Amino acid sequence: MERTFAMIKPDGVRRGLTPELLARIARKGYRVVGLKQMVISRQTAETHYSEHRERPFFGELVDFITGGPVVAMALEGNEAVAGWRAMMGATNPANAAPGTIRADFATTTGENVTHGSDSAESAERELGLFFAAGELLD
Ligand code: 3AN
Repeated sequence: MERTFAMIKPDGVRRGLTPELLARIARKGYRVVGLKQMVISRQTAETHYSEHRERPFFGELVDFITGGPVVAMALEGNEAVAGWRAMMGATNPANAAPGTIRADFATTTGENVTHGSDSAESAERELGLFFAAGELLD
């Protein structure tokens, strides 16, 4: 069993996609061990996206991710890190495979509906950033 950090970004929440995305997660069979709607502080956003600090879109990215409520989730299941990334599809929705979340619900890289940790190490770091230990199911 593996845990990953997943997020419905502000565009997804604003568009009312939360129930649809939770349904996909349930159908897939992941166990939702953490779930909260929240507004991310700029400090948390900058830490979360620190690998992109030098990129030209960093300011825009932080403005976007802090610009409205997100749904932060901890998902548990067999190979959940890779599996949730596969469900999301490619970062640029134009390249995302049909049936993936980004192919079905997004048109731009800047607003691509969901986030998922890209490795087990990132998952541990991101879960620690967004959830206190007592907030997650055993
Ligand atoms: P992923 O979300 O698929 O892990 P990353 O980690 O490369 O992709 O990028 C993190 C986020 O940064 C993306 N979800 C997207 O919102 C934003 N982003 C990445 N590349 C670009 C870009 N070229 N232009 C604008 N935003 C970008």
